[in-house]
Amino acid sequence: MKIEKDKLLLKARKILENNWRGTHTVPSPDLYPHQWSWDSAFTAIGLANCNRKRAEKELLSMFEGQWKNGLLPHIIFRSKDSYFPGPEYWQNDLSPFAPEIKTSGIVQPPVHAIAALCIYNQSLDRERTKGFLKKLFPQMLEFHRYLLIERDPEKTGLVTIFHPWESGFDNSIRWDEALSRISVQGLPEYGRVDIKKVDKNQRPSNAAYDKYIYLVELMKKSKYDAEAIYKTIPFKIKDVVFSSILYIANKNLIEIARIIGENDDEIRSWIERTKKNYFKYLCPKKVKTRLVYDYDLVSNQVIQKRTSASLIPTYTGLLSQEQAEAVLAWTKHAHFCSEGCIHDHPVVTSIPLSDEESNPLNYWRGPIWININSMPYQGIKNYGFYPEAKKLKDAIIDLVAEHGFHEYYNPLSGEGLGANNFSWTAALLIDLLSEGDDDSFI
Ligand code: 2M8
Repeated sequence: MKIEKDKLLLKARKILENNWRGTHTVPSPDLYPHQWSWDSAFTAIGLANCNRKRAEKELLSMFEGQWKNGLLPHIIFRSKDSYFPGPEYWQNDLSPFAPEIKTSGIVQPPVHAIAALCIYNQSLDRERTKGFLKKLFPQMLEFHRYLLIERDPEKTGLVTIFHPWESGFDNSIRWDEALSRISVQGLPEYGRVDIKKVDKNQRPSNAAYDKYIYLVELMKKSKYDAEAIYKTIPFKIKDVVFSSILYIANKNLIEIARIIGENDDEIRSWIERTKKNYFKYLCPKKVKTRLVYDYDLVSNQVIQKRTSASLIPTYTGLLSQEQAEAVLAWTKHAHFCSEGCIHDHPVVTSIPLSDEESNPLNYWRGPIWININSMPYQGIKNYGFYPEAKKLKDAIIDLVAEHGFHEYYNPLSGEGLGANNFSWTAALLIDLLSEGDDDSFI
């Protein structure tokens, strides 16, 4: 498809403009009317290319929600607009560390240092941007410290998540087995708002929501204290995407420390820890596919579910060239919806189309997501697979150009699903379209 790059860029910028609320960008005005952590960071990556001041504000405002123990909450509640679970349900004041502002009590992957370095790299006035980095550096460091101490008492350099919402891949098949072991008891009455706004076939099931709410109940009982939660919660997983993103973010934090003249010894020690344990936990020798997976700390098993999560490790550079080739071969197979498909979008789906569990409509259980394409795109490019990377990039752009800026897409038809005018889709598109000469790496 021949796309008009300038028109598409303009549309993407307009979405970010409309979703801007003076201090932050909402993921989508109706379904997600507050500030989400990794959404804000993806948005800042897009804004770094076109509105750096706003990109800086986006990240700085996200850290207004940071807790005194370093936890960066996954939501800051910024308005009275309806969302469930809202601030009155989370009750962040159960924790002595919570800030005044109302937030959730869980985290999301730390994309922020990656975004902050993007802002610096794109800046036309780097001296001034150093001031922004100086402000943000200690806050990002505190957040990473929280993740590497409170969420990793095993000292593996890998992050433990307590809730599927922490992964960002909410109802992914990656969590099915762990959730199936949990029996819900004493659930409070609650009413979902999401399925009033989006077709329920495109959202998680009620049974999944019961478990989500139950897990939050348990965390509230522990007053959101990680040490206490570790002892009681039945959902404890070393998340491959979260840990991979943290590893990259730590590398970027080292670069930021260099730029502003800060000491980076502690960050280097975290990086070494991750390097030492990444394969030990996430891809032990007995895993025949050599793909990198999540590790369930309750069952002490690797979760061998083939999903787009196993593509994210390409982005870390930790894979051997051979492993990266295995990932690439795998993506070309059933996971790119290209050959034999009714349209021409070789884009990564959240789980393989060939998988019997794949559902083309349902959220993280089949559809295509733009963030999960842009990270492997960077990854395979870094491994030197330029034609494949170019093909993926063109496909992502084509998909959005043809079908609009949605939250996710049906991999069989390209049809947009979930929320419309979705911020990270717009932002990551801006980032891809702004990469300079499209054919520069061919
Ligand atoms: C989705 O998650 C929220 C809960 O955090 C929800 O379903 O209500 C996920 O796709 C998550 O990754 C994303 O950050 C959030 C906002 O876009 O929506």
